[in-house]
Amino acid sequence: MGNERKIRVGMVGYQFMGKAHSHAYRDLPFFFDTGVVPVMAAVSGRNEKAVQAAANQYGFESYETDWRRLIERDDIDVIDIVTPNNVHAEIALAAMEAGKHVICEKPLALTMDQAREMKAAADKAGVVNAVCHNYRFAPAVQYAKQLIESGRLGRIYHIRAQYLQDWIMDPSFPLVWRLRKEVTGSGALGDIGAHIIDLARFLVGEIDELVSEMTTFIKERPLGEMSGGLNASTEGGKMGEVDVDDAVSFLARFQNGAMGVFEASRFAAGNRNGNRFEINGEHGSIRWDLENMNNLHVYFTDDKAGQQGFRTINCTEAEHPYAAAYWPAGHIIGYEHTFIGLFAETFRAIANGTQVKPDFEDGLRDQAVLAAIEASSEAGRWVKVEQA
Ligand code: 4PW
Repeated sequence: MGNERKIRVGMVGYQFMGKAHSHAYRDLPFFFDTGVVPVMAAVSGRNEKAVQAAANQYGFESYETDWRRLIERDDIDVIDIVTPNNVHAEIALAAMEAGKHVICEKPLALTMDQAREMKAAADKAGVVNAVCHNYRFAPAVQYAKQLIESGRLGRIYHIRAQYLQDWIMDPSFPLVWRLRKEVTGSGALGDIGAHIIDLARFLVGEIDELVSEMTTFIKERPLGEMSGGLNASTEGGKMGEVDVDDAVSFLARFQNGAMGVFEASRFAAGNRNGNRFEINGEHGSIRWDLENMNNLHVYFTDDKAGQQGFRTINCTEAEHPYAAAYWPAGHIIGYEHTFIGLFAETFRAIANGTQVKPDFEDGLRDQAVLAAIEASSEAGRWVKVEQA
């Protein structure tokens, strides 16, 4: 570090994801030499007291009360969008129009139309455009990708993936923005299902068609808002209708012939953040679970007879992607490091004039799967996924 070019970040929003992203900006230069150094230039939010407090706590140089100011400022190179989903498109489009690089939380947009427009604008602007499917950057997930790409599992037959949470099970948990269609687009589907769709695309390939079922268990909740992390506060007991899914499941056929079974729910009692998959191939299987994210469980059919069975690889060795950048073998990393890995690739792309993955194309393809799931659930039949 020393003379690297400084890349100045303006972040829109500052709650749960704002904290995760800010932490990653601070830690990134400790672990990765990307050729540039992120500077936390400004954060924006409508509530001046709250955004000022966030700027102080996270370490931003300044704050704004209107995101448009971040885009006007010529001392800002990257716009990072950690807002509710309904404003992703407007902010990203304005930022790219102004020639800024963009980092956007998932799901990319509310609708396919918005996602298409964002992808087209990204192509036109030629800026780095990242979508925050951070779980790809767990070293164990990256190692799973290497095993699959190297042919160690052979042909892939199955993926079964689940993203299970339980934070809205209490019927008195309020109708926060993550439960209001006009703000969030969909419920468990877009919030957590989007992540396992991305992992499946990353590891197995594109989904050709699917059939789904979506359910809302609790139809009415008291009004309220998020108050940090996944906590919330109510606003005086008035009730409102829940118009998004609480849970979704779907079966998928991949273009390469693999079969998928997926489930995303916020009503899976005891599962705080259970993001997991199992993949079965011709020569073996792998299993991963975020709540034990450094471990990859592997089974190989060519292990000696009598010694076969799943074994655990602790993906903290130099051979495991990203792991060596952090700590010596066996010194595990956590949830927050998945954002550091994503940002390492994003800033490397900015330094080298290349593109990061996952980008807005991945965001659009993910959105196409979300749209097909909604269409299938409504029609009660198999639906083709639009290929971007
Ligand atoms: O990654 C997950 C998100 O997509 C997080 O664990 C929480 O659930 C916050 O939003 C969703």
